[in-house]
Amino acid sequence: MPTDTLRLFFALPCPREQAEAICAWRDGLGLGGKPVAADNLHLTLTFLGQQPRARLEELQLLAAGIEAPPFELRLDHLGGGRLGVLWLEPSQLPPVLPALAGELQQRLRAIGIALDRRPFRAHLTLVRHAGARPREAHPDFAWTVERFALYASEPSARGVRYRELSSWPLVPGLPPLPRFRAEPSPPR
Ligand code: 2AM
Repeated sequence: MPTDTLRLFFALPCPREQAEAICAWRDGLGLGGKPVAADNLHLTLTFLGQQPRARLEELQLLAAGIEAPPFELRLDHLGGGRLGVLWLEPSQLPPVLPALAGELQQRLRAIGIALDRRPFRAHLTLVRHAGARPREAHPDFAWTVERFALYASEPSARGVRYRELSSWPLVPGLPPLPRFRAEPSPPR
């Protein structure tokens, strides 16, 4: 039965080909823990938490107003945090990425959505509760980011599922959102 709220976040989808390659590489590391399913791999731009379903159209309109160009995303570093979370991240942050996250966050705050105050940190979560963090890992995955999407996080029989609700293209030739600049990421 549909609920009145949805657990929402904006993210960059991980294309199927790269998702499969990333999962194959990750699974070869023997990390244990709870691996994120290939279908669920994404890079979060901003997490909204529970929002009224009735606000969906407003959120979709907000996202549709964002104009940014496509960019190359290269995930070439394995990072880790608390609770055995391991993720892929870029060693060089493409400037459009924090700009896009910043633009979304600014627009969401302007319509009264309370967001986490922590600075944006670009990461694609691979596994939770991993047993160990490998010392020698040299990931190198890259793709051209051509769209961003709104997702609902939903329970399913096989654990959480991130369902893509809508997506918006990044348009070649547009300026890279010059009002926003990359902020350094804090250590986790
Ligand atoms: P994570 O991968 O580091 O857990 C859906 O949960 C997505 O939103 C995940 O990418 C998650 O990041 C991110 N996210 C950011 N803040 C969150 C929060 N407070 N609770 C749950 N997910 C959050």
